[in-house]
Amino acid sequence: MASSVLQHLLDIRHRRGAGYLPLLDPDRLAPDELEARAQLCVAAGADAILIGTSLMFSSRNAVCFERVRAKVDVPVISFPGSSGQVVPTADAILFLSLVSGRNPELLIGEHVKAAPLIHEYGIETIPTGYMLVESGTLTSVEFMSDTRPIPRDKIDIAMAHALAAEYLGMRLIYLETGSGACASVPDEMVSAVADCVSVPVVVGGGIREPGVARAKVEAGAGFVVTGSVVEDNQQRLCALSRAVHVKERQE
Ligand code: 1GP
Repeated sequence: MASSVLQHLLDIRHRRGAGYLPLLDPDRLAPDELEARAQLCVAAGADAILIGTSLMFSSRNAVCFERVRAKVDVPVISFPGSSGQVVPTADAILFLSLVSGRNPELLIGEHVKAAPLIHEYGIETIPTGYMLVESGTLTSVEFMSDTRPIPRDKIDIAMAHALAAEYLGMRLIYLETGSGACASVPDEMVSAVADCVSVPVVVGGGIREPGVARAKVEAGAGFVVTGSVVEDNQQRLCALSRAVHVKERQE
C-alpha cells in the first residue's frame, strides 16, 4: 500500500510504464451514471479516477465523490476548476497552479480560498503546475481561466514554464489543451518538457484514440488523462488503458 496518493501514482508509472487517469465530470453525468462509468474505467485498468470540471453547474460533486469512493479501489482525485470544488471525500486534490497564465486568482487566489477547507478535511494535496497549450479553438478552460495558452510551436516557452514550476516545488507538470479540444498537446512539446524536468508529466485534452495516447507516453508522458471519450465511448477504455500501460504490453 503506497504511503500517499502521489506515491501510488509514482509506483504505477514505475510498474506499468505510465498511468491512465480517466476524468469524470459531475455536470455531464448523474451520480448513478458517474459511479457506473468509474467502475468501468477501473475494470478497464484505470490507475485512479479524476473528478472535476472547469465550470461546475451541478451541486452533486460531493455525492459523486462519495459514490465513486465506495465502489472503486483506486484513488479518487479532485481535479478542481475552482476552490468551490473542494470536497471532504476526495483521496487527494490536484492543487493546480495555472502557471502558463498570468491570472493571479489561478496562481494563488483560489488556493488561499481552498486551503483552510483542505486543512480541515485533511486531504492530500498534489502541487501541480498546470499549463494550457493552444489547441486551435477556444476551449472552456481557456475562456474560464481568462488566460492565453502557450502557442503550439513555442516549445522553448513550454520548457521554461515547466522548469519554473518544478523549481517552485510542483510535483507534477500537467500539459493541457482543454476538454474536447480538437488537438492534443504536440508530441514534440511533451517530449521536450519531459526531458527537461525531473517530475512526471501529465498530458490531457483532445486524446480520444489509443494511438494518440500511446504517442504521448512514448514522448515521455508519465500519465495520460481522457475525459470526453470516457463519457462517449466505453468500449475504447480498455484499448486506451492498454495503450498507456506500455510496460505491460512489452511483458
Ligand atoms: C483533461 O481536459 C482534459 O486534461 C480532458 O480532455 O475531455 O478532451 O479528453 P478531453
